[in-house]
Amino acid sequence: VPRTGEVVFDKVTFTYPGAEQPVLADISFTARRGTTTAIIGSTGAGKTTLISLIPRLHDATSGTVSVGGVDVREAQLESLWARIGLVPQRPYLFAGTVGSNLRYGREEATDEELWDALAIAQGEDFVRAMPETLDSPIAQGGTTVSGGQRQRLSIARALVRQPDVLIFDDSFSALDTATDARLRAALDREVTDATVIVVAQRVSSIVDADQILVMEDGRIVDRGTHSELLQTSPTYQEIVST
Ligand code: DGT
Ligand code: MG
Repeated sequence: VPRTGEVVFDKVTFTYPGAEQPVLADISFTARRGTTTAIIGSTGAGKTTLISLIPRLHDATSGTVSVGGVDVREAQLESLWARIGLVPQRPYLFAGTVGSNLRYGREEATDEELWDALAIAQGEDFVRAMPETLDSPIAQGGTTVSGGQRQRLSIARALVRQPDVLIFDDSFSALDTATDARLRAALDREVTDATVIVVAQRVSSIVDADQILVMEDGRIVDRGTHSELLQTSPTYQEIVST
């Protein structure tokens, strides 16, 4: 059975060093290749902490996290990171050019590959409109581009790396709903092999997900598809109605 990119959490608990209370408790789920798993829940529920265990930004306090059938604690970090594209909640850009920012993580990418990634990330038009396109300068901290543009460059950067596991941490929040919808449609069409994990605030960003995990206080309280959760989950209904 090919398990490329499959992400499995098995009874994972996590407590930040020095903290008293666990931030994650008894987290178990499987995210399969070619599917989208969405994680939704109120602020502080533990969504960012959960995804940070996949590239080992933190290690689980108990339980196991595995990628492609291998416990992340036994994987070689460099090869683990090469397979994961994480778009962080606060995207960062370096002083340099649009192109050098997109190539971060895969220096050998061709211009054509950068444009393909930008097309999916809905960043093609604004980069083409820049005076020097891919060679346009980016100031330190990315202050020369808007928040939504920064988010799209950060998404394109993850796509350029062609990872097995693609993780978006609230990456669509600075986009208007039409751009958000176009981006998700492009991802669905073009990124068919990856395991996609989407942390979202807006329910509209995740209605099509194969499975939705509803988090509350560090636990997965409900799971299912959008239509299932509308029937079964009071927490989800509450999120939908706000
Ligand atoms: P968001 O992004 O506002 O929707 O919230 P989440 O769901 O991403 O929450 P998360 O994982 O950032 O935080 C969960 C809890 O963990 C929250 O009580 C804050 C706490 N926490 C987050 N980062 C750290 C950290 O670096 N150290 C400690 N001690 N606690 C942290
Ligand atoms: Mg977060």
